[in-house]
Amino acid sequence: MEKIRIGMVGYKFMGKAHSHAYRDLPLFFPNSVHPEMKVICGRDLNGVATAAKQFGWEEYTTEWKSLLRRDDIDLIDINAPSDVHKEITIAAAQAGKHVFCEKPLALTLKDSREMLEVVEAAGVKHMVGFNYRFAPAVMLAKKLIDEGRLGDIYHFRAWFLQDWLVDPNFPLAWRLQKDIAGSGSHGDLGAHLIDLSHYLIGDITEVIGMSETFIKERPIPSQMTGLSAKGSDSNEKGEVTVDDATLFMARFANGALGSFEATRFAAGHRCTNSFEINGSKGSVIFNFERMNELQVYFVDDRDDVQGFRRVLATDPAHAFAENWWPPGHTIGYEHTFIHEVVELMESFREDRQPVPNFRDGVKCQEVLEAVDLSIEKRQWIRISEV
Ligand code: SOE
Repeated sequence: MEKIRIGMVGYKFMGKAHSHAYRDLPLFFPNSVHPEMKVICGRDLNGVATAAKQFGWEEYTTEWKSLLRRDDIDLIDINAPSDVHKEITIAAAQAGKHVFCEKPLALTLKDSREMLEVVEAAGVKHMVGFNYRFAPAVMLAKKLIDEGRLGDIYHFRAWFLQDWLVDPNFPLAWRLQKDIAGSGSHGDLGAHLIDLSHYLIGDITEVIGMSETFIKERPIPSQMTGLSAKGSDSNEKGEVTVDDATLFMARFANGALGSFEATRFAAGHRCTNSFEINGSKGSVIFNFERMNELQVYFVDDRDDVQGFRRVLATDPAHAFAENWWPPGHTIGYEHTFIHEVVELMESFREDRQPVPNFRDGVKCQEVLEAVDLSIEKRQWIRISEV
């Protein structure tokens, strides 16, 4: 069977999620094309050596460019911080490597468009890491919409709530620095919501937004700090250059109205990634913290049993579910990445682009940037303007 040999750049949170997906895929999807975990790359020698051993990679390196010179690597997986996505993508595609890149694709729309141009010109496969599309309950929502079971769609309302920044002493991590992260909650959390809306509802035509940075300065950490950082004792402070929360309203091409809220200041909400869709024939509600479930309401249910029903998306009738456990045996966050990688691997067998790919990444970035522009100008912005 064909195998796709992977070189991966980044070994922290997403590096672990992707490694786990590559490792587990052959066990649960034996008939899929399999990934081969060749080389993992990171800046810190000890860190990447430890990760290689723990995650199961054959080799490790601190030189990402060395991956591009090897003819035993087919695909470069980029899950390092956003500021390096563009350089690595372009070099990888020009070296003839396929590219799988974490979201958001780039720091700016201009960069993401350039990345798309290069991967298309190089004729390589390209995928962007919008993993929440791959929760079976989200895929069920998509199926119901595509089958017309919800009728004409009137509302898409989505909210991605986290609370890891409520502590004012949480350090100035890389995710709070515009030059590394591009934006804050908007590009980190809002990007997922925008992608889900594109997947479920369709194109957005115009937006108007608002955002806030509630805590403007934070302690400077002594080393690169991620999500799991604790309060810092450092007296030296630096400026937070990204949004803590961004909200916006949108119109969709099909006439639906959208509202989006992304924040890292919703005390008590660790990872509430949620949406509700209302149509002429019914509604669905999804909450990632109960990711196996979809709440479903149909207008034409008998009067005496009207109400939301809870569908557990773990039956063979549900996407990917047959490869896991017997019905009712639930799956988790890490499985969304396994499904994502199955899609990536199958795109090789079927000789097509995986979905979501860089086109979806650029579409998401267009909305992100249109919202930023609307905030700057305090007015509605059409997506066609950016
Ligand atoms: C942190 O806010 C984060 O890990 C995001 O970076 C992910 O994309 C999201 O899935 C969960 O939250």
